[in-house]
Amino acid sequence: MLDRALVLWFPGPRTATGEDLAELHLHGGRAVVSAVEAALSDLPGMRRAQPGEFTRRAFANGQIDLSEAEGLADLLSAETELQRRSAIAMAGGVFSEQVEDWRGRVLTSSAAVEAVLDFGDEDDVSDLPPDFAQRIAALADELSGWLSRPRAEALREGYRVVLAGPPNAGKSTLFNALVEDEAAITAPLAGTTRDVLTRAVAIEGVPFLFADTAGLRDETTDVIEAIGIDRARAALGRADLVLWLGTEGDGPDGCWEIAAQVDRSSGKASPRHAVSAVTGEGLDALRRDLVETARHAMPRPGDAALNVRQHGLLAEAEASLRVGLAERDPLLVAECLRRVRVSFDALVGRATTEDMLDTLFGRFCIGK
Ligand SMILES: Nc1nc2c(ncn2[C@@H]2O[C@H](COP(=O)(O)OP(=O)(O)OP(=O)(O)O)[C@@H](O)[C@H]2O)c(=O)[nH]1
Ligand SMILES: [Mg+2]
Repeated sequence: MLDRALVLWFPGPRTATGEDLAELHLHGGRAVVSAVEAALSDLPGMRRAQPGEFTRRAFANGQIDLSEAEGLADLLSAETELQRRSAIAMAGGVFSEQVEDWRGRVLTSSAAVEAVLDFGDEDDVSDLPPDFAQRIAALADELSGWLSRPRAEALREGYRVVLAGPPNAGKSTLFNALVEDEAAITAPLAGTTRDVLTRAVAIEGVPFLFADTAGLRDETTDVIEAIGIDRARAALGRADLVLWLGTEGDGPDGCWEIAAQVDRSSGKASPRHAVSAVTGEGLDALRRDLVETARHAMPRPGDAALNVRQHGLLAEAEASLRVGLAERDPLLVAECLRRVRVSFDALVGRATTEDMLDTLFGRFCIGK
């Protein structure tokens, strides 16, 4: 006797992976689990699943496509509400359905071009349909729309907010207030912060990555501080938004002027926010503004967002469509459309021309 357990048997193919599945629901003590694992490992052919193996099998068995599998992976790692909702949309097949729709439309267009190629010498099919170019253009514009949407990486990595300014401006103190943790050392000494310190936090469900940096100054004899300043500048280059605590107008383009330590200094003439990390003044307004701004840079709640791979493939598809639009030769147009389909197939992880042929012959009246 190892344990009294519940055993569930799921016969395929209507299971998550499409295969037969058994689940053992054990009392979760470590000794119980290892005793059962030891007993199982004696069975011939039994081994532990590799990371992601069930999802992979589900894909291999056609239960889900590649985009859905990617969505599932995002769902598993989702930490904020926004991430969860976007991942659910992806895993639920919103994007896959969209690709399926595009693909169907390209197939129809391909079929029209193939007909011109095959029967171009016959009078009634010598030309492409009159709205052919218009349809391709509409599709290309739709893809452009998707390509200009905020990307999934913004959701996964968080909106990068870098705090920067001269030494002693109060960056680390404000950073600690924003991440609600005494993460950074603060001190009245100039040059306290050396390294770039990052913290991921969610504010109202929106993921942020805050970075505290070394105070920027030109003259320092401290080698380590100089390295820190280099790192601070590099961090500025990667920022989605810079909170500038230095002299008004000295910050990088697009930064927000922040008047820090308003409880004790007169501050800037027209800052976007005047805050005191010590008294808490202005912090709520700053947070609200950050959330509002970050939301616009992120996929909208429930929208499927493209990752790098999907974005790259969709960009290829769009480029091929635009090349096809500029082409006159039906042979080259057909080739462009074929390349669009290759990109779509790669998007959902399918690569076959079999169904292209099905559509081609299914939709056309060949027997004339
Ligand atoms: N009264 C008051 N003091 C503050 C405030 N913010 C920071 N300080 C103090 O100012 C000093 C410098 O603050 P830090 O946050 O370490 O400044 P920093 O910009 O990180 O400085 P470096 O790391 O050296 O570049 C510390 O003694 C803080 O306690 C504030 O809002 N009000
Ligand atoms: Mg500091």
